[in-house]
Amino acid sequence: MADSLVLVTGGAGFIGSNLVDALLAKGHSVRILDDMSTGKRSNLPMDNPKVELIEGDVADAALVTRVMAGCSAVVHLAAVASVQASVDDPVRTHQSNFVGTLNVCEGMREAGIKRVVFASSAAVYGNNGEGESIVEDTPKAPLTPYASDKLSSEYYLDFYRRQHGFEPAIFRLFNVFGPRQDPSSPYSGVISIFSERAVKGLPITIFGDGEQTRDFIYVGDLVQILVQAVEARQVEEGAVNVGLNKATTLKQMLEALSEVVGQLPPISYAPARSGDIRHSRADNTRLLQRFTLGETTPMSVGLARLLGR
Ligand code: NAD
Ligand code: UD2
Repeated sequence: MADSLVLVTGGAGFIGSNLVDALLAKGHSVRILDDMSTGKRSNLPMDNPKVELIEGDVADAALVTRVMAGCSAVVHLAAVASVQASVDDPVRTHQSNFVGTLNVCEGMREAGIKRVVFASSAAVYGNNGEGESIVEDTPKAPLTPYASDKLSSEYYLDFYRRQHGFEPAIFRLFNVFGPRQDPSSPYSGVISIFSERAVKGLPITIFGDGEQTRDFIYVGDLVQILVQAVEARQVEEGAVNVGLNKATTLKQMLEALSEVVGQLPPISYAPARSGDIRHSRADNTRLLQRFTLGETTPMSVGLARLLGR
């Protein structure tokens, strides 16, 4: 399996570029298809001859088919990752978040590629399972175009599994954090926003009382799982939650951040965001059954790496 060529769509982004590093470290070559809408060339080791970057859109079916040539597996991460963007412009984001997946499936079918790793989201559960550890069988309740596109993508990948023998490894990611996560939008991951503001001494706003919880996983731990899925002998059916089954309040996260940066800037409180989920935690039994999670990165260590300390 080592030294195979892996196509990573969205490989210039936050999770994608961390995955590229991990695949290269395992001896693979990587072809990246990315439209650079949020991805950055500077995230990638472009001087490595095993890295090839093709700038283009996953909504371009002919291009997607062309870039499959010679690949043994696909990791499909390209998407407009902002939920709010999907609410503001469902037609545009549907092209990336759903049509892109369908193009990947068709391109793989033509090229005879079976293995595909897909980044779905905890958003497919909507508010269901809130306050409990969410198991994969929890009824789905997509509340936004983003979540609907992710769930539809899952269903299509399962269709190609049954009809065309695909081996899809589908991961429902909870809250991922770490280096290269873009803090520039108000809807960026809370850790990327708070970290950047803490370093710059800019005030931090907590929406709600700060007692809401999230199941944060460090990107380095996530990509180890993604690499295993690329290399696995076989893939079992059914999507897999990716989280640590650990609830951290925003206040606890800020405490950890203050230990890394020293003094925090002023913190203010604003009303909770409408529709905000109060508690989100992954039941990760299936993840632990199918993959090796190993020792996970403590939040303080992940924060220190994010801040380059
Ligand atoms: P990101 O924005 O850093 O990465 C997405 C990448 O896809 C970017 O490089 C972007 O330029 C590229 N892209 C977007 N639209 C494209 C298109 N039409 N054609 C080609 N490339 C395109 O975000 P991320 O956090 O690294 O997200 C990666 C994947 O993981 C996404 O599918 C996202 O929905 C999913 N996900 C992320 C999280 C999280 O906590 N970060 C949680 C759940 C799911
Ligand atoms: C995450 C995903 C989203 C979707 C959802 C599914 C990210 C960026 N978003 O949304 O894509 O999958 O999970 O449930 O990964 N907050 C503040 N201050 C800020 C920014 C955020 O208090 O400046 C709060 C926010 O109101 C929320 C918490 O921090 O209570 C986490 O916010 P988030 O945007 O990082 O992630 P989340 O869980 O809302």
